[in-house]
Amino acid sequence: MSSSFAALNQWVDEMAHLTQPMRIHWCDGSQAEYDALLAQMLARGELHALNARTHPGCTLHRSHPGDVARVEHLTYICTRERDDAGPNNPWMAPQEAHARMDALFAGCMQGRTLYVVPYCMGPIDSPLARCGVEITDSAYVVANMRLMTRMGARALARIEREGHFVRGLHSTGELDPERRFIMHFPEELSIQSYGSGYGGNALLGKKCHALRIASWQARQEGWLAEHMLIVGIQNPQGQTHYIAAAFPSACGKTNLSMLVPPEDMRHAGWKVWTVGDDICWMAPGKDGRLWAINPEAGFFGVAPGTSARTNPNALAMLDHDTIFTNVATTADGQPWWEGLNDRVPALDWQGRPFDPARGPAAHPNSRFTVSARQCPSFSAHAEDAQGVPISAIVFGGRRESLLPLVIEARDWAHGVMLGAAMSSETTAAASGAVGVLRRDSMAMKPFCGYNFADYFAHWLSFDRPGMQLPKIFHVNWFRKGGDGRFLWPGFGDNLRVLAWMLARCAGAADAVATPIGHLPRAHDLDVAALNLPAASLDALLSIDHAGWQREMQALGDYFAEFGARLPTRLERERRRVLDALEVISAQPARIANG
Ligand code: OXD
Ligand code: MN
Repeated sequence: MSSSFAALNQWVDEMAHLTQPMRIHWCDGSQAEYDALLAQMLARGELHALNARTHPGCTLHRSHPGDVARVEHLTYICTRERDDAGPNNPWMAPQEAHARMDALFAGCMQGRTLYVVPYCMGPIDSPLARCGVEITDSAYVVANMRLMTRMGARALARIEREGHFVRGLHSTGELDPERRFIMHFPEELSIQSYGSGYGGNALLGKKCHALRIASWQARQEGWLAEHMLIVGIQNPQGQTHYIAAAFPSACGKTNLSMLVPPEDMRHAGWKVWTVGDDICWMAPGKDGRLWAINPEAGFFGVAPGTSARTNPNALAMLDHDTIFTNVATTADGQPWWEGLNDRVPALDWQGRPFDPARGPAAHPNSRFTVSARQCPSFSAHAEDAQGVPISAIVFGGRRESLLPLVIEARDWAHGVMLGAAMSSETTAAASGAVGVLRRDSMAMKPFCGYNFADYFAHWLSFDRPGMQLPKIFHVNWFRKGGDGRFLWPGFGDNLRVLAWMLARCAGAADAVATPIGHLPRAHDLDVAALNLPAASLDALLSIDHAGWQREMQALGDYFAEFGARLPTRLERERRRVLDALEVISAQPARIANG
């Protein structure tokens, strides 16, 4: 097979000439093709069968132990001008990057199959969707791409019709960390990834295309490509409003997108619908609202911590037709990870008899790949070509102290500042130390394909006549008390905060204006059923003015990194908040927001 599209055939020929594969396979995306790939990988030992009675259609992949997470220090944005990549990205000149990658790719597919994977990010008929083609020598990548994207014949037909696509070249190479690079060429709309078979480094439709390249295109074309879940909240009156929420990797986006309402709210008639758990593309509609699609067709979620308590919807979708990566297994071949208390691990993620002295049984960044259609809360509107209208945007971080449970931005510019100021304690989703505080603007630090200063300006540019912009909020579910325990129960109870936000959007809830934004008082939130100690609620909803002054000063240092390119509007906003805090601090008593 090949394509009727000459430019695509020519590119495939060139890449085959460079990489020298034994054979070329054009993926049609059919079930038969998927089944055959899985069978081959099982036969070769690249996949392991799991218990067919409890988990029909499920398989386990054990990655190379040195290839278990995204590698941000090896992930480059290769623009002609260094400043276009910004201080937020490792940068390499395109010429140098091409020379290095050509040397790595030369002959690297000898004896291997080159798969041509046409894919569409977003509903296949959506004007908001965009297509790409990934060339890869990994059958595991092909199988994952089939679950994570609309892959195969229909995507190819759209590419042939449109005449353009994002070009992605991938090889697992030798899986040698010394010979590993993930290069992005936004000016050429192309991606080259070598030396890793791990999700975010190798499934090029996801982080590489749908965030890094798409964010660049979005800026040029006037839309937004964001690291956000999309969730529909149906109120007891039967109306559904959609929220897009950005959190850093492994901070609960999947759980929030599949939230099960707490019992009292369920009885009152609240329902939650999942549109997406990781990426959101939003564009202004004719009505001035932002309309959003989930460019992905599946979930590549973190397994540890997923349980009947934290995410029963995810657990229900994972008991069939799922690819697991780096989880542990029980004696009878069921998948296992930390948090699943009803079973015990026998083999760890490397296939060794489990020994707690060696650490967790499942790798902390072990994953599941599953079609979104298997999720019990999957929204019927997730396939809508025009997308869903967004009522509220939420930014959030993992912060043990200072950040209150929720803040509502005064206006769009203040909201953009709250997003730019996002910071979080690091997780296992990327290689490197865990638990270190880092600035992660809009949760896009690892994913924005251009200079953050220009990205903030792009966000600010949506504040213009004719737009009906969503309200912006900031949340922190991870606040801890003096005893080191979480103050807020999180998970399903987060709906109480989302409900307050939507009531604010409807003008039906109160808040107090403070220097850092509008905050609810305890009685503005529907928390009676929680029986939280008053002191916990007070801590969650009060402001430490001195701490906030330090926070805003640190934000000034961060903004200074972007020099003259930083929009003055953003710095003005920071000064405004800092001045308001200084006025209050100059007053004799600390004012609690009780
Ligand atoms: C992810 C990530 O895999 O953000 O979604 O790392
Ligand atoms: Mn993510």
